[in-house]
Amino acid sequence: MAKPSKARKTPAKPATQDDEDFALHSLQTAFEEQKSFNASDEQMLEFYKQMLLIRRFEERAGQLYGLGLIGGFCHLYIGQEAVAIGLQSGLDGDKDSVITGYRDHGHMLAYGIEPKVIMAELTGRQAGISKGKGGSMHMFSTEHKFYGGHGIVGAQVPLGGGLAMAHKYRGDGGICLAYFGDGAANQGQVYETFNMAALWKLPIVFVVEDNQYAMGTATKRSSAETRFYRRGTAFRIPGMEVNGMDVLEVRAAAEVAYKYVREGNGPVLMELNTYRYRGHSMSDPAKYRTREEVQDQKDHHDPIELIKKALIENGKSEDELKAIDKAIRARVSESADFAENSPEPDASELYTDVLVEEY
Ligand SMILES: Cc1ncc(C[n+]2csc(CCOP(=O)(O)OP(=O)(O)O)c2C)c(N)n1
Ligand SMILES: [Mg+2]
Repeated sequence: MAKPSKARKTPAKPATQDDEDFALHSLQTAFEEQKSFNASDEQMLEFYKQMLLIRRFEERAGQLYGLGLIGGFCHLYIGQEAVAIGLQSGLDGDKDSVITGYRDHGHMLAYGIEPKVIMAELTGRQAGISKGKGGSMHMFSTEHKFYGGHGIVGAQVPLGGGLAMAHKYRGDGGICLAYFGDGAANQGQVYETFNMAALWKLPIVFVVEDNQYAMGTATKRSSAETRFYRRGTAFRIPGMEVNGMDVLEVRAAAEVAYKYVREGNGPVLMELNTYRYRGHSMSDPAKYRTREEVQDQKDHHDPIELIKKALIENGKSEDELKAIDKAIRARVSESADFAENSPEPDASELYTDVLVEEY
């Protein structure tokens, strides 16, 4: 099978100010000028730690699932770490909101939410962030302005439009980051949202996480146009095409997109090209791709290895990085112990959190 890298795509058409469609590719042009975020050593190390936390957390979640400790579905984010970290590191956690689908553990960790309350949610415990009643796919934290965790493919996109409308209506200066997959990108509700968001100039960044597959279907088998960043054109939403395996590139693109949205210009559509290493969910026979294809991504495009290489070039030692990994593994183990040993919710919790108010 051909390598799924989007490097083979033709680059965005060069634009000039005289071009009447300039606005639609001006962001890509600005981003192309500086494609790598100028991170300090400290920021780079932080990106490394955050991505590694997601990776180790997800590996552990996979093990707990195997042991039968996690009920229902469980979709791991391994391979896609640079997307959530690159994008969310540029947000203002006090103002901005995030919404995503069911592959949501990494986005919660990227927002600085404690691993142990996420792990306890996976195991369905009272101490979980949604009191053990949401599980892997339906976690939520209004405190962190993280609005889920949605199991219905694409449903989070119009909800994200609503969050952006609330930001604008309240004038709170926040923007909404609404993630969805390449498969979800073919849904009608996505385009209805694009239309309203562009018409009302809502402060929203639409993010297509193109991990090359929707369950077992490769994008090229399901999508007439696989350059997802172009799909906002009919609504005059500027698009950006980003390598989602390079955290510094993701953050550089985020800077350009967020500035545009914060200035009141309306939505941006970002296509983040990435790859999921594991199956779609924990029950995926993986018959639709070769082992070699997955191995090639791990060997040549791994987002954590990429930043690790940059850190070593900048003078960090292998030993220092190993010690960080050890500390992260210990933190994840602690959260797994907590998730295994804390109590399940009381049966009376079945009747709470059903309605916002009593009627
Ligand atoms: C409305 C709806 N249709 C079908 C499904 C079953 N389903 C769950 S995930 C999925 C594939 C979505 O793929 P993509 O949007 O690329 O996201 P990814 O899983 O790759 O992150 C499908 C069809 C669903 N949950 N909701
Ligand atoms: Mg996908």
